[in-house]
Amino acid sequence: MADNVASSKYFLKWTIHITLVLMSFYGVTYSDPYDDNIAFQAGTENQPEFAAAAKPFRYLIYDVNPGEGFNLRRDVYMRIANLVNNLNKDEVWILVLPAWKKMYHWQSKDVGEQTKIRWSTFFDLPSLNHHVPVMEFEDFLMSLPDYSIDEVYHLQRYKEPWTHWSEKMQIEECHEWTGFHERPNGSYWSSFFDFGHDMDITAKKFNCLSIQGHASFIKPFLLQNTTGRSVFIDRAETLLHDRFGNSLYWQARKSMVFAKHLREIGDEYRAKHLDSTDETDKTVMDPDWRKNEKKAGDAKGGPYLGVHLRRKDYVKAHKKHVPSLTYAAEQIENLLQKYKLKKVFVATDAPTNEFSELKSYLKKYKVFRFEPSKEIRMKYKDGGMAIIDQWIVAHARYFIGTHVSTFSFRIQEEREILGFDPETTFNTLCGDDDEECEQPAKWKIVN
Ligand SMILES: Nc1nc2c(ncn2[C@@H]2O[C@H](COP(=O)(O)OP(=O)(O)O)[C@@H](O)[C@H]2O)c(=O)[nH]1
Ligand SMILES: [Mg+2]
Repeated sequence: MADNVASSKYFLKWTIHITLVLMSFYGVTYSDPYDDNIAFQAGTENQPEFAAAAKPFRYLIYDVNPGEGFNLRRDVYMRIANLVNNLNKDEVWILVLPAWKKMYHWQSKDVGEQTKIRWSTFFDLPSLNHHVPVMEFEDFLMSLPDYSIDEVYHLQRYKEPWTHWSEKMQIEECHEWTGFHERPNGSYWSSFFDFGHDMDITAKKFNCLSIQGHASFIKPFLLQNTTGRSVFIDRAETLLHDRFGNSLYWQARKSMVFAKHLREIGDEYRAKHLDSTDETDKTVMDPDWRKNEKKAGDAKGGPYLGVHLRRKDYVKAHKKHVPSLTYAAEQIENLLQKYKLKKVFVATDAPTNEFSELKSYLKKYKVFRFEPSKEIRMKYKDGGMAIIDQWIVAHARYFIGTHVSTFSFRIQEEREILGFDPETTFNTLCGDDDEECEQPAKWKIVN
C-alpha cells in the first residue's frame, strides 16, 4: 500500500514535469525550471498535500569524451537515461540533453556551423520523454541562475590497473586534462557544449571522481553526497550499462525514435528509389514506441540489400576486418544473388571516388546511395544525413554491416525494433584475408 502511494506520487510528479517540459518545447508557456512554486502549481490543484510534500526536482547534465563519435554517444545516452529512470524512483530528476557539438566525423564545411545542435534535430523529444523527463541544454540554460551550475564531477578511471574488478568510487586528484579552469573567485569555467564561448557559464564546485562501476552505482552518491540542484557528470562513458540488453535497455533504446522530419526524408527515398513502403515491407510502426512489440520475422523489408560500408579512418584502424572495395563488391554480389535482389542501398562514409569504384564492380545491379540536396544538408547537417542513411538501410530485406562499427550496431538495434529476423540483421562484411570471419553476437530485443 505504502509502495503504491509512493509510486503513484512518483508518476504524478513525473507527469507534471513532463507536461512542463513539453510545454516549454512547444513554446506554450515559459516557466522557470528553478522555481518550484511555479513548477508544482500546474495541475496540482487536486493534490495540495502532494505539492507541499514535493521535494525540489533536480537536473542531471552529462557529457562524453570529446573523441567519441555520434553512435557511441547514443549508447551513453541509454546508460544515463536508465540512471535517471532509477533516480526517479526516489526523487524527480530531469535529464538535460548535451547539445551536439562538432565531432571529428562531421567534416562537411558547406553546411554551416555544426555546433550547439538541439537533440530535436535528430530525435523525437516526446518519445524520449516517454522514458525519462528530458530537456534541451539550451532551454535549461535560459533560466539557470547566473549561468552557474552547482556541481561538476569529472569521471575518470583509477590509475592503478585492477586485478580483481569491483565497483568503487572516490574523489581524487584529476589524472588528466579536464577542460575546466578554476577562476580566482573559485568558480570553474568550461566551454559547456560551446555555449560557454558566448556566455559565461561556470560551475560552483568541481571534482574529479575516480570510478569503476555500472551507471546506477553512482545513484547513492547523487542522492546522498550531492546537494546541488544541477549536477553535471563529465566523461559519462566511464559508467557501464546497468544491464546490457535487458528490457530497460531496450526501452531506453526504443525511446530514441529518430526525428519525424528525418524519417520522412528516408521514407520518401525508399518509395522513390527502392520500391519500399511500410505497408509492403510490413514495417508499419505505432507512433508511440511503447505500443510496438514486434516479433522476429514480423518485418519483411524492402526489396533491396542494405550495406553499411564504413571507410575513412576504419580502413586503417581496422585493416584486417575492413574489406577492399573489390572484395566488398564480391560479397555484395553474392548476397544479391542469394536473396534474388537487384538493388543495393549503401550507407557509407566513403568519398565519392571510392563509391564510384564500388559501383563499377557491380554493373549488373542498381547501386544506390542517399545524395541529399544542399538544402537538406544545411538544415540537418552531417548528423541528420547519417540518421537518414541508417533509417533507409535499416529497412532493407537483408542487412550487412562493418566489423565493430557502432554505426552498424545502432542499425542492427533499429532492425530488432522493426521486427526483422535476426538472421537478416547480425551480419558483417569480412576482411580480404578472413573469408569466414566471425559474425557479430545477436543482441536480440527484449520487449
Ligand atoms: N552519412 C553517413 N555517415 C557515416 C556512415 N558511416 C559513418 N559515418 C560518419 O562517421 C561517423 C562514425 O562514427 P561513429 O558514429 O562513432 O561510428 P563508428 O566509428 O563506426 O563506431 C558517423 O557518426 C557519421 O558521421 C554512413 O554510412 N553514412
Ligand atoms: Mg567511432
